[in-house]
This record gives sequence, C-alpha cells and structure tokens, in this order.
Amino acid sequence: MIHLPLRRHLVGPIRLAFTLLGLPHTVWTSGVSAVNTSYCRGHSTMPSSAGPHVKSRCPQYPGSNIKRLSVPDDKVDWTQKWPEYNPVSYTAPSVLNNPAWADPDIGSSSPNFNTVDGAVDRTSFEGSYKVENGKPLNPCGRTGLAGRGLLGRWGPNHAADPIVTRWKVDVKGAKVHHSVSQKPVLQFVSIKRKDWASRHSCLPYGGMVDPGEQVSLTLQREFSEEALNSLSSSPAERAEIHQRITNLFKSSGFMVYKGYVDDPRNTDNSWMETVAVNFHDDLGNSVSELPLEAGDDAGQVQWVDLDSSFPLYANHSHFLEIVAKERKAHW
Ligand code: RP5
Repeated sequence: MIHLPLRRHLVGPIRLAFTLLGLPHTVWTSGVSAVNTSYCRGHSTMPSSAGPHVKSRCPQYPGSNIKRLSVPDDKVDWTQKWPEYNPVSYTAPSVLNNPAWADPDIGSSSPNFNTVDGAVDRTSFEGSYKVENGKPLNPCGRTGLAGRGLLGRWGPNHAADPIVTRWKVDVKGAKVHHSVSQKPVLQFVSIKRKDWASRHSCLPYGGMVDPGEQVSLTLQREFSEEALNSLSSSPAERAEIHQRITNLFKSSGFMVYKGYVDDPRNTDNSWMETVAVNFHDDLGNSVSELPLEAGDDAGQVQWVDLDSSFPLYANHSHFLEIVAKERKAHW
C-alpha cells in the first residue's frame, strides 16, 4: 500500500494563465523570472556550437525511409539564394488519412495562417512567418524536406512540456550534492517514448495542445495521463495521486521556454513549437513521493538526475539547462 500524506502548502498565489483564443500566450509568475526565448532569432540562448535546427535536418526522416536533402548551415536561412533547392515532399499516410488532429491538404482547404483560425492557433512564437505558394515557410529556415511529414498542421504545431522536478535526497532526506559541481542534484520525471523516437532518447513528457485547449490544461493532462498509467495503484491511491498532481500544477510554475522546437519531425512547411513549464516540488512531500518505476524499459516513467550528459529528444536538454540554472542545481 502506498502511503501518500496529503500536502497542504503547495497551492501558492501564483497562477499560470494561458489562452489560445486570440490573445497572446502569457504567463504570470511571481518570484521567478520568465524566460522568453526565440530559437530562430539568433540562437541567443543556445550553445554556441549548435547550428540552426540541426535535428530538423536529420538525414533520414523519422518513421520512414525518406531521405532529406542535405542543407548546409549557410543555406538554412531562406534569404540565402539557392535556386536549385527542390526538396522531396513527404506527408505520412497517417496524416493523409485525415484524422481529426490533422489539416486537410492545401488545395482542398486554405488555412488562415499567422492567426487563430477557428479553434486552431496558427500563430508562431517566432513571430510572423512567410507563406509561399499557399504554404507556410519554417521560420528557422530550410530542412531539406517539404510537406508535413508526421505533423498534422501546416505551419506551427503547438505542444506543451511539463517539467516536473524534485531534489535528490539521501536516506535521511538531506539534499544530495554532485561530487564535481558541489551543487544539489535535481531530478525530473522522464518517459521513454514508445513510438519511432523510443530508440533515441528520454524526455520530460510533452504533448500536443488540442484545438481551443488552454496550455495549462495540456500540461496537466499530459503529465497525469502518463504518470498515472505507469502506476499499478488502487483507485483510492490513484485519486490521491491525481489530486496531488492537480495541486502541483495549480501552484507556481516557472516558464522555462516558449518557441520553436528543433524536432526531427519538422519540415519546410510544418514545425513544432512548445511552452515548457517547470513545476517543482521543493519540499519533497508532494509528487516527489510518486512511486515511479526505476529502470530503463521502454515507455517507463522515471525520476532521472538532471545532468548535461543525459541524452534528450529535440532541444529538451536546453530546457533542463534553464531549469538547473534557475534552481541553482547541478547541470
Ligand atoms: C516536441 O514534441 C515537444 O516539445 C513535445 O515534447 C512533443 C509533442 O509531440 P508528441 O509527443 O505529442 O508527439 O516537439
């Protein structure tokens, strides 16, 4: 039987408030600074060695045999002339089957880009993007592949990434400090993807924002689904865990990042963007007690030490670096 004492002091005065319906995405926080980054405009917060959207130019498109045209760093920017540039166009069959989460093909419809189009947010955190021949152009530049690939939306595909953290503690409950950096070690909840990306990496679990859904709800929904599904608990325990997650996600969140994601699924006409928010259980008596599985089986949800050497999907490693700096933790 898992004993999870209820926590009383988690709900703070701070609320995240987002809307996808016509207003800019905004976050209200108190006591923590919000980092508002633009991946495409200058890589100002990215490691200097990183080229522009490297993972979006991966040679082989995920989940397929499709090869991208190789795009050198100096030809990524659309303003660099490249008259011969004629990448193959690929949209996955799962997208062409017209599922509810995907747009129809261009021609049979014409989405209203750079605006909130019905319930679908087609604005970009990176600013206004160009539309050429009726198709939106990736704000970070060429990827070597046209079409939508595995992504449902033409233009930005909005996701949300909850980054849930706790301090690593020893058996006596004292914070564990890293032997080299001497800084306290944070742990975050990660999950191994079960799909085409499972071979590559773990990540703090993120998911797509449903049309018209508030990002704060997406963050909680995605985390709850995965964390609860990973547990073999009784209905009563699950209800208590669900309440704890709800309380944590109502409490102070540190907005880590909002903008373009260097996702291997990106194409010249479709790309991922996200809002990443850190929910931290500072006292260690809330979701810190979630009995997540240890180990490394595919699909398992785990507490993992924050460390720069841990391989992660897309630019999620950058998100964790920001969290570590904010919390003055080991990286
Ligand atoms: C990434 O893809 C986002 O940062 C988010 O983690 C994830 C969302 O896509 P799905 O996991 O829902 O496919 O770009």
